[in-house]
Amino acid sequence: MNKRYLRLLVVTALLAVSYRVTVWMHDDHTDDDDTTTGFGSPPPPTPNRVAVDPSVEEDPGLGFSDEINHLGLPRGSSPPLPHLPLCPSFPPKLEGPLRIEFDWTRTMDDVHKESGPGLQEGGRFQPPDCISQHKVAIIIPFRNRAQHLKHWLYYLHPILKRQQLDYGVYVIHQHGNGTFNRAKLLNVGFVEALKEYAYDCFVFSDVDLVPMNDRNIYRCHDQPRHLSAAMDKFGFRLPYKTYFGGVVSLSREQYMRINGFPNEFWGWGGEDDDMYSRVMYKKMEVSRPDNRVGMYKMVRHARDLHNEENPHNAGKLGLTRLTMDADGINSLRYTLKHVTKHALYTMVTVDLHGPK
Ligand code: UDH
Ligand code: NGS
Repeated sequence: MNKRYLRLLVVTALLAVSYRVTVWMHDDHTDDDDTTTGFGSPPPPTPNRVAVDPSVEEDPGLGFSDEINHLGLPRGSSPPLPHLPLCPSFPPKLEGPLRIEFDWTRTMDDVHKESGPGLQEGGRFQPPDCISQHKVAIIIPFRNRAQHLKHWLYYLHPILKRQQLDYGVYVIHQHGNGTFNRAKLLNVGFVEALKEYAYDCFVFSDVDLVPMNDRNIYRCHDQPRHLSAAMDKFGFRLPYKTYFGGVVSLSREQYMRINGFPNEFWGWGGEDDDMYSRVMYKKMEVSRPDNRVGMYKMVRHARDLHNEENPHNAGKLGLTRLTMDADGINSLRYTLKHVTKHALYTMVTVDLHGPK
C-alpha cells in the first residue's frame, strides 16, 4: 500500500467518525421536556476504554444496536490505544464470606472512606488495570431509607470493585407520598441507566440487602438470576421455591424478552412473583447461587408508610400471562423530576403517576 493511499484511508476514517459525532450532537437528546413516554433508543454513551475480544458477539438488536457496538462505542469509531487486557473470569481479590454489621449509625464520611479511591461521579467505576467483562447498572428502588442506603453503599462499593465490574449505582427515588411502586421504579431505572451508558446487565436490588459473600458476583448469566437466594430473615433459605424478591440480575436481552416488570403493582406484595412468572412464561429459568454464596443480611426495619399490603396484587398474579405483553417497559410512563450525581450514586427522582 503506498503512502498516498494510506493517508486517504486515514482521512476517510476520521471524516466518518466526525460525521457520526456531529449527527449525534444534533440529535434531539434534550431533557427540556421531562416526561418520558416510553422506552426509546438511548443516546450513544461516552466512548470508553476497550479491549479487543473477538469472542464477544454483536448485539442481536433491541432498538439500540444501530447506534452502539458491543464495546459500548458508537459504531464506526475505533478503539483508543493503548489496549488493556480483559479482566479474568474469576476476580483474583475476592474474600469469600464477609462480616456485615448494621448496629451502628454510619455517616457519609464513613461511607466515603470505606468506598476508597477510583470511583467516578455518580457512583461509576471501571477497574483501572483491565477491561471488565460486565457492564452492570445497579438499580435500587428508594424512598425514606437514607440510613439503609448508607449501609448499602458502605459495603457494596468495595465488593463491586473487587468483583472487577464496570458498574454504576442508580437510586430511583419515588417523588411524593403516594403509594409506593417497587417494580415500576425498577423499570424507570432500566431506562434511565441506559440513557447514560451501554449497560448490558442490570442488577435490581432492595436497599436493605447486603451480600455476605463477595463470590456472589453482581453480573448476569445465561438465565435470569436470583442472587438473594439465602436471606437471614428466611433462615438462609428460600421462603418458597418460586421466590424472586430482594436482588435479581437480568441481561438487557432477558429483561426486554419479559417486557420488563409490571407497572401496575401499587403497594406491597406480589410484584416479585409476577416477575418470576414472566420469566417462566418466556421459557427461561431462574438460576441461583448455592445457599452459602447466596447469603444476605437484611437491615431490620418497620413496615414503611404508604407501602401497605395491597390485597388486589395477589389477585393479579393469575393474569400475568395475559397482561405481561401490554404492561411493562413498553407501557412505562413517568415524569423525571431530577437526576443528581452524588459521589457514590446517581439519584433519579421520579413521579410515577400513581393512583389518586
Ligand atoms: N422501599 C423504599 N421505601 C419504601 C418502601 C420500599 O425505599 O417506603 C424500597 C427499598 O429498597 C426496599 C424495597 O423497596 O428494600 C422493598 O420494600 P418492601 O417493603 O417490599 O420489602 P422489605 O423487605 O420490607 O423492605 C418488607 C415488609 C417489612 C415488614 C417488617 C415487619 N417487621
Ligand atoms: C409473598 C409476597 C411477595 C413477598 C414475599 C416475601 O407473600 O411479594 O411474600 O415477603 N407475595 C404476595 O403478596 C402475592 S416478606 O417476607 O419479605 O415480607 O416478596
